[in-house]
Parts: sequence; structure tokens; C-alpha cells
Amino acid sequence: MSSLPIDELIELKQLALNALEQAQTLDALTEVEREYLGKKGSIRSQMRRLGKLDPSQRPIFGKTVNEVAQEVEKILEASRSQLKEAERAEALKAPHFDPTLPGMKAQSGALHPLTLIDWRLDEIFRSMGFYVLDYPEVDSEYYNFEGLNIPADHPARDMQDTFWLTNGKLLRTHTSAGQVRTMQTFKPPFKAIFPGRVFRYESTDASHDHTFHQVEGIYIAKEVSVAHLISSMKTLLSEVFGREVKVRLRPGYFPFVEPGFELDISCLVCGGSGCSVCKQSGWVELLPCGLIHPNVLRAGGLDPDEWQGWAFGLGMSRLVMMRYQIEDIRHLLGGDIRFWSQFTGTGLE
Ligand code: FA5
Repeated sequence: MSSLPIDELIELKQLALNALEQAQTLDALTEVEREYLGKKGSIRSQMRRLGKLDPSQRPIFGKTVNEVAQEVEKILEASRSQLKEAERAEALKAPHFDPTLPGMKAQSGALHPLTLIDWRLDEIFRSMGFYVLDYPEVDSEYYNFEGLNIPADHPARDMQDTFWLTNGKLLRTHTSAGQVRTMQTFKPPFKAIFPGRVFRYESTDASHDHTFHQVEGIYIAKEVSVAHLISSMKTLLSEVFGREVKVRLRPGYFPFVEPGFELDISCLVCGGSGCSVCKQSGWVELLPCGLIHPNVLRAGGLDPDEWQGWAFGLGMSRLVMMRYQIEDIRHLLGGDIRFWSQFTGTGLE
């Protein structure tokens, strides 16, 4: 029968404690831990000796191995937290570290200025009793042209060249494509706006893009007037800009309104002195409008002797440019991060 090797355990413990005392860094501590307390470490591997001992001695030997391991572990953890604390204190002392500096700002996203203006317009028009509607970007030739009094051979088609799909449908060239749809859906009198993305097959410059946003507005009632239309447009613009803006009204031709107008706004990018956005004229075409043509009312299933209407087609992208003084429309959908990072609005402020 072999004698109980308790002395060896006590010696091992002393070796471990000495090693701990020598360890001056966290890495060195981890090394001591691996050497003595790891699965194959010299203390834990003592358990493998149990089988060779007299069965009556096994409990006492096993218990002593565990006690030694626990004691070494306890001292090791104490050394570890001391070393961590010392490392932290050292880092705080370092000349480049200033704990009073503000922390790193978390990156947060922001809403697209088009979304901010769109939400603002929705809010303004809702408060005036308008429905806010959404219509398809891919639409039929009928809703985009014919229903709006623009038959296939009409020269006005040249003003809005579009992208055709192979199934005969097209990418809508204007939000006016929703006009006949609203009349077919709602029982008059009603008021509605329908904002959205529109597409034109044309070359781009500072104020023209091939993809841009408009907001259509429509009001159908027994009797409507140009005066009401113009005053609603002025209210809308002063709400968006938070002040009176200078506008001018010119006659404008659109086959789906009679009479038709162009409502221009004094350019807010250059203050009216002339720039590439207003083509040096000081004015920006923003808001064509007019009284709905009887043929369009008929296309919508309404009797023009009974119902009248006005409509407008606001160039929302240009409105955004005026609101935020953006000098080129192509920034809006260009995806340049340097441009985006200037906007921080969340719509909640
Ligand atoms: C129209 O699209 C008509 N549907 C507007 C309308 C509606 C008239 C209801 C009468 C009644 P126009 O093509 O002018 O009209 O476009 C309307 C507005 O969209 C313009 O005033 C301008 O602000 C904007 N716009 C037109 N083309 C572009 C473009 N390529 N890029 C950016 N904005 C544009």
C-alpha cells in the first residue's frame, strides 16, 4: 500500500502560490492558471493518482486536491482583479486619455428630405380635409394620357416622353394619372392628394431628373373657383416654408385643365437673382394647376353639368430643393453619402 502523498500536494500548492506571486501581468496569470489549474495542469492531474491509492485513502486525498485547487484559484482571482485595477489606473494616468471628453456619438439614420416634405404635405392637406392616396407607378396609357384628354396623336404627348414596358404599360409621367381613378372611386364632393414618384424619358440638368416626385391635388364639388384654387396653393406654400413666399401666375397649357395656369415661385436657391436651378430667370416652375376639363370629368364618370373640379401637380422634388436650398436636383436620388450626412431630420422634431 502506498503512503498518502499529501506532502506532495502541499509542495505543489506552494509552487503555484510562488508562481502567482511572480506573475506581474494578466497574461502571465493566465499562463500560471493553465499550468496548475487547467485540465492537464499539475494540480488537477493529481486526481489521476486516485486509482493507485488504497480505497480508504481516496476520499481524503481527493478532498485535499480540491481544497488546494480552490485555494490557488481564490488567490489567482484576487491577483487578477488587482492587476486589472492597476491596468485601468495606469490607462487613466496616460496623458492622451481624458475621461472628461464626451463619448463617441452613436451613428443614427435620418429621413430623406423628400420624405420629410411628403409627410409635411400630407399633414397640411389632411388638416384641410383631403384624403391622402397612393397610386401605381406602372400605369396604363389610358390613365396617364387618354383619360386626361391626351389622345395618341395629341402633340402634348411630346411634352412627357416616357418609358414603355413590353406589356404595353408605362411608367407614369405625372401623378395626374391618378385623377380619373379618384373620380371612379370616390363619390363627390371630395378632396384628395396623391404624392409619388414619376418618370420621364428626358435628359437631366440642375432642375430636371428622369425620376422625380410630384404631388397631385384634386377637388371635386358642385362649384369650384380659380380664386379658391390659388388661395389653397398659397396656403400650402406658406405652410411649407413657414412664411409668405413670392409667387407669380401665368397662363399654362395642359389638355386636362381649362383654364390652366403655371404658378411659379421666386427662386429660393439664389434669392431671385438668377442661378442654374432657375435658369437665370429668378423663378422656378413649381405648381401647374387649373380647372378640370369636362372631358376628364366625363372619363371619371362625372357629369360636367353637375360637377366641377380643380387640380394641381406640384413638383415636390423642386419644392424640396427650394426648402433646403439644394442647387442640383440630381443630388436627391444620387445616393452620395456626403450629401445625405447633412440631413438629420427624423420627422419627430
Ligand atoms: C405636369 O406634370 C402636370 N401633370 C401638372 C398638372 C396637374 C397641371 C394638374 C394641371 C393640373 P409638368 O410637366 O409641368 O406638369 O410638371 C409639373 C411639375 O413637375 C413642374 O412644375 C416641375 O416642378 C416638376 N417637373 C417637371 N419635369 C421635371 C423634371 N424632369 N425633373 C424634376 N421636376 C420636374
